[in-house]
Amino acid sequence: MENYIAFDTIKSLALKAGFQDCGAIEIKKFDISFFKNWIDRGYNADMQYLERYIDIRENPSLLLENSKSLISFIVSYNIELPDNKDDNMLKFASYSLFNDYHKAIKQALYELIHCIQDIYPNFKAIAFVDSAPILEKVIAKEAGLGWIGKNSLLINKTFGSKILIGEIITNFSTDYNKDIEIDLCKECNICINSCPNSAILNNKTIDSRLCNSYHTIENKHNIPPNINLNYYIFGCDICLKACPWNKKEIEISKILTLNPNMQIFEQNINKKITDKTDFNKANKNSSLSRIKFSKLIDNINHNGKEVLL
Ligand code: B12
Ligand code: SF4
Ligand code: SF4
Repeated sequence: MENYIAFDTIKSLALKAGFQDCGAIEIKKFDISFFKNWIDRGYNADMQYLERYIDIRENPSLLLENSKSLISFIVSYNIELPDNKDDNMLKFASYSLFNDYHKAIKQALYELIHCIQDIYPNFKAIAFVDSAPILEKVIAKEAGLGWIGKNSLLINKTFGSKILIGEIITNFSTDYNKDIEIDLCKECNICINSCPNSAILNNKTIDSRLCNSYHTIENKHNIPPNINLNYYIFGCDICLKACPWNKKEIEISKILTLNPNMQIFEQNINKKITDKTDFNKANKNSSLSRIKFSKLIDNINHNGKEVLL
């Protein structure tokens, strides 16, 4: 068949490359009424970039000519470092302790695309990780990779919700997923009750204006005094840590590697001996490069902690 690749071929190459799982759906238009409603209610806070490219979010086929399939991939990062356990310590979301996932996963996806092209020279594809205006969690859900939990994150039965999502759009057709995972949150409300700012709403979404992850990374203005960062100074893991689906020890994808500079930086901040050189070293290869040093200081101050910088 012309421009067809068996899904088993993609999956075996993906697992070899370090992805935990993948699934495919046929390219299509998405119902984005929920998304528009979310924006209309102001839940995107000051993230105006989310208001743009609505046409692509609805119709991802605009991203690649003759596109046929969307293939979603997950990468697991469920770690609990000992230093992250003390409740009064300044904390970073655990994904930031690795090399920058945006770069690492995108690179792994392009290596995978090249492997496929060695077999199928006509295979064309582009890769995204948190970088395109598409509904990554909804795509992953439809590709059979999990369900959307009450805290709005994709939960995989085996790997939990400490997973990151990447995808490729390709001009090849493949075998599409037919089994959508059932919602296994059921009566549980642990994440809703764990959030220090009641940011988790009761329709599987969140109000970013109340979310620590937004305030410590994306918010370019002062953090409102009522926001309880709970010692987080970059991102927030509270509702992920609380989730029963993240309690078991699981393998971390080989696509991610712990960034030693980031770990030293976290320890030094808590020993009150850090400086800007530490920050520059740490943020070179981690997601921390998304914020300025001055923003980090504001986040520390908001926690009422004194750190000598
Ligand atoms: C904007 C954004 C944020 C914002 C807003 C969060 C949010 N929940 O939307 C902020 C800065 C707060 C944030 C925080 C975090 N983020 Co973020 N973020 C995104 C981003 C760029 C867009 C998400 C989005 O579209 N939101 C808009 C609202 C409308 O959608 P939603 O609530 O996410 O999704 C619902 C609707 O879309 C609805 N829906 C959509 N279409 C339809 C159609 C129908 C018919 C229906 C009924 C519903 C429906 O279903 C969804 C579930 O309810 C995605 C990447 C991407 N392009 O998708 C990453 C992403 C969601 N983030 C991610 C991560 C890791 C995080 C953090 C864990 C980081 C951290 N430790 O600090 C936190 C978690 C906070 C939380 N509880 O959500 C991962 C999540 C992986 C996973 N397991 O799901 C993503 C997918 C990035 C990635 N490539 O891996 N994030
Ligand atoms: S990431 Fe933190 S602040 Fe945001 S919804 Fe989860 S617990 Fe609440
Ligand atoms: S804590 Fe409970 S309700 Fe929240 S996402 Fe996890 S299983 Fe679902």
